[in-house]
Amino acid sequence: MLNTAIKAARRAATVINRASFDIDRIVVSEKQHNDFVTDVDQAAEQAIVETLLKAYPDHAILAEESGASSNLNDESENVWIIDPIDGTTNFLHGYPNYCISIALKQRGVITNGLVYDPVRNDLFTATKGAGAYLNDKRIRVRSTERIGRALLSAGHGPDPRALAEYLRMYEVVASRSHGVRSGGSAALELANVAAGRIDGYFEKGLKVWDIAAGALLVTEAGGIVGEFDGESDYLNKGDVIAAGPKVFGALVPLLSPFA
Ligand code: LIP
Repeated sequence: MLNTAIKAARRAATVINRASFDIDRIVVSEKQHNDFVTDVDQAAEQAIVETLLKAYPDHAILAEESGASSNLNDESENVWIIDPIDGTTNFLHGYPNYCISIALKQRGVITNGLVYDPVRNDLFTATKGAGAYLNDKRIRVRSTERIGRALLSAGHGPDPRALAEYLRMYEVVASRSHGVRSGGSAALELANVAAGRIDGYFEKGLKVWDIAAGALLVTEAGGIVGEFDGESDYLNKGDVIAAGPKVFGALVPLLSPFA
């Protein structure tokens, strides 16, 4: 099933890469303030869904742009959770930091996930219980002991009211670490945590398609994913801290006041 998802992601990447050479032709609409969808998101999603349903016609789909034949609490045998472009705002500005995210939920458990960065040709994959990989090489989270030595990343959604809170969280964490970056693609930042490129990541108000594959990458790479109060219902809640064990332990008390 992961191989079919990889095939689907590569098809979507062809659509995205072709469009990225001529960003002025991208057709953009605004779902809400600063929350965009493009014709490329839609075409990439169509390529993914077609590939998956051709192989598995009875599987359910939960996808960002086309709605769904499923929902998060669907306990069906197989539900694919898809974000065709995570980081759409980056994409439509030509800022090369976005990815495709595909996860498979089986009877309520995320069992497979991939995050594919079509710009760098980085394919991150994970299967529950079998580890996380970047281009077929095993990856692990960083074993940083102290937050004072950690480089972190964070994000904020399109809601302007969330920005003030983000800035307060930013100050609390940035003043105690090597710094906080903001890449604009939650799935890619989770993959970066899994690959040890950053020590941790936090963001509130995400959707399940932003998180599902990346969270499996982090846990399979030896990290922890939880809500801001440390609880683990992050797929429903949408608030996520992801990091290696020690940094996760340091972030929870700093961020729990914002839970
Ligand atoms: C985006 C995320 C981004 C987050 C936005 C949004 P999209 O996903 O990945 O990091 O801050 O709220 O959800 O809309 O580009 O797929």
